[in-house]
Amino acid sequence: MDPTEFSDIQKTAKDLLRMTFRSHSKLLMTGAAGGLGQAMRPRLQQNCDVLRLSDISPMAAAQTGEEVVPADLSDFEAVKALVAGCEAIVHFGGVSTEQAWAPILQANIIGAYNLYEAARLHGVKRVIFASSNHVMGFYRQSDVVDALSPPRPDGFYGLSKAFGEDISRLYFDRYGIETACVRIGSSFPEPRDRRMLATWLSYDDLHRLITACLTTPVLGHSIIYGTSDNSVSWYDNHLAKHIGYRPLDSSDVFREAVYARTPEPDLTDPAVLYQGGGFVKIGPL
Ligand code: NAI
Ligand code: 15L
Repeated sequence: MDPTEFSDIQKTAKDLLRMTFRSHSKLLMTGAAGGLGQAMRPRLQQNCDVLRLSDISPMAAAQTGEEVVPADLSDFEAVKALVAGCEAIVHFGGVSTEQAWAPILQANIIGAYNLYEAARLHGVKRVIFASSNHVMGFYRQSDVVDALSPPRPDGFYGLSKAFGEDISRLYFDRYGIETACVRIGSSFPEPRDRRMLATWLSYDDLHRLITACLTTPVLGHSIIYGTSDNSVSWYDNHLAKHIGYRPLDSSDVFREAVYARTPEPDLTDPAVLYQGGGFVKIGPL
């Protein structure tokens, strides 16, 4: 047998060993109309009997094993009704880019409070929170950060994700609600530029990561960087070994093509120097 073929079989076998299973009866996923919500929708159906999907924007109609429940995260009564009956939450909903303070306050800060308060009232015990690399955006691309590195948000958006991480810690310490704060790098079909060679997270690895967070016996309050197995990386996940996430994809296969289509980096440009890339220059700050 050709050695490449053998290694492919080994990879598939390893993947099967970590196979997703229906660990939850009802899972809630917010942000279902967004990029990651749409990518995870078919995948997360493997993790539960019923997947409840929510967003403020229009969503595709419910299929078998799904419930579609529109809600504005900034509306407490709506969020309370949304969370009722769910065992765990995958929280993608909210503003996902640097913007003015007002929408970020409503969706990401008031929205995070509403979600955790609803989780407390309904006895939800586990949340996977889509945090962001922009919590750490003002570290340099020559720094390596881990779960204990102090946050250095690169804007209001990163700051709101730092708030989400903090409120999740409060609800863990007071009420025992476990959360994985997943500092997602760049989760798109392919890395779009040289920076994303370090931050890229494939959709399949994101699903593996969420599955690991949902199924690890004791999650606690954990911070984990969400990237694939990229050779160049600014993130050290040694404090998240208990989650058992093992990425199987890598941005390395895109490196040559990305270098060919992108210019030499200007090392005086803050977007090149800092981990947050272009986010460090956007907005009124
Ligand atoms: P997205 O912008 O495509 O999706 C976010 C969804 O949240 C949208 O469908 C939007 O309608 C919904 N939303 C916004 N405000 C809302 C509100 N007040 N109430 C209810 N729903 C509301 O973003 P994407 O890329 O799918 O990201 C999902 C999550 O992951 C976001 O929280 C984002 O911050 C986080 N993330 C994503 C990364 C990525 O590379 N895609 C990287 C780092 C973090
Ligand atoms: C994020 O937090 C954003 O949600 C996403 O759209 C990307 O911009 C990503 O970070 C990134 O840093 O590439």
